[in-house]
Amino acid sequence: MAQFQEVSQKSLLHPKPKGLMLQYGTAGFRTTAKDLDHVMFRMGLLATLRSKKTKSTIGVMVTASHNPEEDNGVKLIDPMGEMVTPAWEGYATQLANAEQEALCTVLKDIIEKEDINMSETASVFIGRDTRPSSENLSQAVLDGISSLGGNSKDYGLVTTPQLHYMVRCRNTNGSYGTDTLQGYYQKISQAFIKLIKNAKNHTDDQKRLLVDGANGIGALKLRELEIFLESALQVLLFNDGSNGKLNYMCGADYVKVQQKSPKGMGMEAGQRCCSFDGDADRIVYYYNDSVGCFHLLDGDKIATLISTYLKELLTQAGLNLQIAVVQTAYANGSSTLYLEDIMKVTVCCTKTGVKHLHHAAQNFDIGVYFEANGHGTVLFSQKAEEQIRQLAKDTNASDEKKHAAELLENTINLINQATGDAISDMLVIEAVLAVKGMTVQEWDSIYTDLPNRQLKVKVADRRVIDTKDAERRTVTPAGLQDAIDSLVKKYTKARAFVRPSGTEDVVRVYAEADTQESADGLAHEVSLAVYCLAGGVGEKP
Ligand code: G16
Repeated sequence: MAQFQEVSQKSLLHPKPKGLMLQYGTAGFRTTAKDLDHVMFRMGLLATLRSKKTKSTIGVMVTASHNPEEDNGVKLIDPMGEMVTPAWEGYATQLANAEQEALCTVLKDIIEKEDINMSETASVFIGRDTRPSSENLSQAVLDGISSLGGNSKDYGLVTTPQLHYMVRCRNTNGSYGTDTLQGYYQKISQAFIKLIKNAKNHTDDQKRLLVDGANGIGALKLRELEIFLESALQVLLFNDGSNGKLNYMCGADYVKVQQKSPKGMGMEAGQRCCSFDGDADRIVYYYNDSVGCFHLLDGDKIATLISTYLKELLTQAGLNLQIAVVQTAYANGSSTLYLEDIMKVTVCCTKTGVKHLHHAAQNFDIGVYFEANGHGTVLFSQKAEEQIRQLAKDTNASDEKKHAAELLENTINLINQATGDAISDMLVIEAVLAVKGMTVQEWDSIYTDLPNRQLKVKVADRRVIDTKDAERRTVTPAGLQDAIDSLVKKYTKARAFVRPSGTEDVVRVYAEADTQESADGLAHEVSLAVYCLAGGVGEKP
């Protein structure tokens, strides 16, 4: 077939380093940028096939999100703006690892298995982050698309959630929004401005928010959004990429893992601050108190704030809709207790990776999902959206009910339901705090986090660690879970787990306990156990 000849020829321009094996991980492929050119070309091919198969537009985002600047990666986006379906992750891995001679055979196998009609047209949206390597790599994706005759639209520099949003808009024929950056900014800023009008005593002081842009794409896009916000929010932007390095000592991942403020942030006591990650799909909040003590408000606190607000509005609106919160093993024990025992909402736990949380959240009328690292959003079922929008325009409803429904409706419009979105989440949080007349300190005091610690351990092959029970327990290597169990028993209110990262070549260790000293001690001891039982390399923890 002529089509495959072109693929074969073009593929020679994007050669695969012999023997290099990669896996589609937690959020796509991630590794050092110099090893990714062939992967990008092939993901262009795969996205074209996926588009033909689904008869929809598919997205390809070139980014390595929280990873260091030298890395890069690629995420595939399915028609509703969600992460690509797991079956196709397998195809992605097969394609990425095929040697040049086998590439067309792997392609043909996928076409046959999925019964793809190659005469269908294909449409792929692509976007990239600000990494120096991203431009060339996105060119390789475009080459892949064109060599299979697909059509592409290159959005250039966008945040990951912006590209997810565009894909969803395109495949819902505009009913979700317009697939342009202007459309995105207009939709969320209008919803935000409407919500903020309900704020109690909203002074300039309360409108002020310090934002750490992680020296990445989020900073650029926040600048663009500001024009649409009509001073409803006063953003002081730090780490905007003008001189610092992407994610280096800044950004949501740094702040969450190190539990300290980012470099270059001019914080005064009590000031409300937040950090985006490198592709602006995660956000965490924080402040320093009057004695200089750092307070983190992570994804768990965000989920609690948003679900409390939604629950209150549902009650005021008299709507009987089930709300649930989806978390992962990293969720702080205090947050789960608070949500289940005090708030009485359903809580479920899934494996790490927004694709798992997103899927679980779809089972409820309203599914609030957040990873502790700040990656999350809210999903409203069709039934929930219909009931809310219906009530908001019901002239017979009481003022109180109608008002609550209007607030809910604008909140729906503000949320990016395609995926976790730092910019949209930031506006939701700012709106909720303003509408409830709540300070960041009051939000923080809803519950007290158990002290916790996250560490990384280098091992020869992280695949030796297999887990079960939503990654809360290990199955292999033999003896590791027993070792963790006996270490946990030594501490009070303690919990610990380990899992192989899907974005970095490390094993992650999480521990929590009644004091910081205990959490640190437990995390260290568990790291040692991983090092000894799972083939640790390099310096002992
Ligand atoms: C990605 C995923 C997240 C996940 C994170 C860390 O985030 O989208 O769901 O929590 O990686 O994953 P792991 O612990 O497996 O390395 P991002 O923001 O880097 O795309």
